[in-house]
Amino acid sequence: MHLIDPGTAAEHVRRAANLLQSALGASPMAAGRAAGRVNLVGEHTDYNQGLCLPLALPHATYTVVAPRTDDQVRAVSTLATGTYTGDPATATGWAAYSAGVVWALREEGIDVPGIDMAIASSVPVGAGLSSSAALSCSVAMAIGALVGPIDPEVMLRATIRAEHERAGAPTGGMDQTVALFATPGEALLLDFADGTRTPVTWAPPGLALLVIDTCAPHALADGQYAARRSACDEAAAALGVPSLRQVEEPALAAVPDAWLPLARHVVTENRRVEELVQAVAAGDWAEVGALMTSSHESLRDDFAVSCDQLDVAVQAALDHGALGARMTGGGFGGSAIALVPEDLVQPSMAAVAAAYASRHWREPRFLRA
Ligand code: GAF
Repeated sequence: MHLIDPGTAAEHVRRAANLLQSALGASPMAAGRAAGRVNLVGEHTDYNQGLCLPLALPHATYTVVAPRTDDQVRAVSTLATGTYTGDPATATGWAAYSAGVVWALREEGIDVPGIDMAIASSVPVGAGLSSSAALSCSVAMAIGALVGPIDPEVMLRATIRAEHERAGAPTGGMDQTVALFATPGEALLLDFADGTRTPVTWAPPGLALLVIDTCAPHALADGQYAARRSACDEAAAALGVPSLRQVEEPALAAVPDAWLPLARHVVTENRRVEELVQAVAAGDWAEVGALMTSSHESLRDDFAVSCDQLDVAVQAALDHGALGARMTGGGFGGSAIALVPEDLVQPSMAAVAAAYASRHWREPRFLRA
């Protein structure tokens, strides 16, 4: 049972540079890097003006770029077959997150020439670990390195626009924010009501944060995510508040039944973020684990974004010594995280793999945050 290796920056940049040369005949002039992420707690809260606490993975996406003499984009990736060639304003699919960023930066007023780009990555794709934001943010970083400094806030707006307007996924901004602003060894406490970003030291002693990629199919643009988002907006409107962030826990009693589970998740999840940050500061890792697990239960029972593969991974980890475990990211498949004593990492991985094998599910994959 092995852990997916993040590799080194030099190795990934070299792979991307070789691909740029061999597939497009171009020489790299600049490079950008952006990390994938796990979210420790605070799920489906970003688009409700709420709180979340993501952490950058050591696994990252690397993009190398060369300018063109026209305004077109060509993009190749070690993870995709074929070459995207064309007008960045019409890019869809994975090209929305690569070529689409050129379009979005131009929309934000940045003078970006035509670009040839090549991408290499160690972020597992489709695993709910923000491979899309790692891609779009690495493209923005590479273009920033090519054309001169671009304000990171502009990069943030542009990468979110590429996802909303080119890929059609109405996500909340957590993933791009952590990809652009996180630093190693620190989680970022994000408050989407006032826009603050507060580093939180994350160094649990003797504990590993094990990431379990369920390998269950997962997609953000398939309608389920958008449905949750608009239901939250409807719930807020019914309560006469701008967003569910403004709802205090006692006021949940007044929420109509149709929206109560969704609203209860968001309101209690914001509280769990605050409590988890306090538990980290106090070094109370048992409490950190308990809050992670109750976040999972809320996402499973109230917000209804978990799935059997996530629930089984969480339970198997808890049964084999994890202090806490939860799904991470948007859900409907993707990955779970478990806070595990170092000496129980391998037994936990074996337990999850055995639970999957006994159900004839695809073999899960593992990495460390
Ligand atoms: C996905 C989205 F991209 C984020 O914005 C966030 O809403 C997350 O799901 C759920 O917390 O990763």
